[in-house]
Amino acid sequence: MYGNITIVDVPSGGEQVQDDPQKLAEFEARIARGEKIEPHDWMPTEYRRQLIRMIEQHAHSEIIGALPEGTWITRAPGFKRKIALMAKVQDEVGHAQLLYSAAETLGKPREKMIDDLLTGKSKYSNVFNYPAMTWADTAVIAWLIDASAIINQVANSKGSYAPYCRALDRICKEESFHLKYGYDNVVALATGTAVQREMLQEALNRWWRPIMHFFGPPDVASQHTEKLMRWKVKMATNDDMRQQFFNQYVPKILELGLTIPDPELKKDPETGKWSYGDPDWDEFKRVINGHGPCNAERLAVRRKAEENGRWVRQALARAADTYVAPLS
Ligand code: FAQ
Repeated sequence: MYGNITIVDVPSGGEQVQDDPQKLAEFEARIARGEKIEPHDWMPTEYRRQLIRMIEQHAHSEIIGALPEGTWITRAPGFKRKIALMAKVQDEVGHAQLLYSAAETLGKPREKMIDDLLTGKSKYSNVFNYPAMTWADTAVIAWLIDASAIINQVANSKGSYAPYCRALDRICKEESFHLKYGYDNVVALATGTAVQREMLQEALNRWWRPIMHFFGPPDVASQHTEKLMRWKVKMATNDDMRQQFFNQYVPKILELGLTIPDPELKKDPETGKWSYGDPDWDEFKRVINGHGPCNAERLAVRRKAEENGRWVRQALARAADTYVAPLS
């Protein structure tokens, strides 16, 4: 036991684990009936491993995701925007808290998850390895990255693992508000001075490719999609989510008088499918494997936060160990 969490020996990957075929068939029948799986229910070893991988990466993305926008809190233009940005950043950290708790229900202690983040063993979203260079970057992040996250999370909140779905439901409500905050900032810049419009367009140009990468590699190159969709962990493929983003957001971007930095982006009027230019998948691979512009800096900040906060965690753990409930 770790606190109130039972640590489960989860193979880190690669190893083939033979689950009881009868239990596996019963589990798959439950999934097919649309039932939700709770932490104490039987589940295949690989289902557990995949969920830990995905939820943990999602949690890491939220705490690391607080950093690019966080650097603008002290420089936000005006008191109201500063308060709104502070609240958004706090929400993102709260999302990490919910997601780490959901991942812990699967048997991996939080300390181990943080270790795996800090040693680079565990991934987090590509997008947060780029710098937020101007105020317009924060607007693009809050509008379009939050929009992308909502597309992904609304789909997955209908998935099979109940604690993850509950966390996603709550997160989506807050992200929807972030999206409105981001859109408000984007509209202010798009309808502002020529310099503000230029700053916005320049930010969009830099973020477009990372946003294309955000939804994951093309379906033909995705390693996990097939299995995750069969078990209803992932409820839409990477390409379907990207298409949904085009459908919803390309018209809104153009409506603001902005241009999309992909001359090949077009919609087939017959099939309704968007085709787009190569967003440089080699860059995606470099970034998710630790070699993006800010990977080292992001992990260094987290490492420092981890060290600085150690005494607080130790004090809280000691207090919890020695706490005696008052007699009622
Ligand atoms: N970044 O086989 P697939 C947010 C990796 S939350 C980094 O297609 P899968 C809120 C993937 O892990 C953002 N790595 O993988 C916010 C795998 O590597 P592995 C995070 C990526 O799992 C907003 C390999 O590539 N959201 O933004 C990425 O089926 C604003 C092969 O890929 C979630 O995590 C990527 N973009 O599909 C915060 C949602 N894409 O592990 C602050 C939950 C792929 O084998 C400010 N996750 N990889 O070494 C998912 O839905 C899925 O994991 C996908 C990837 C769709 C991300």
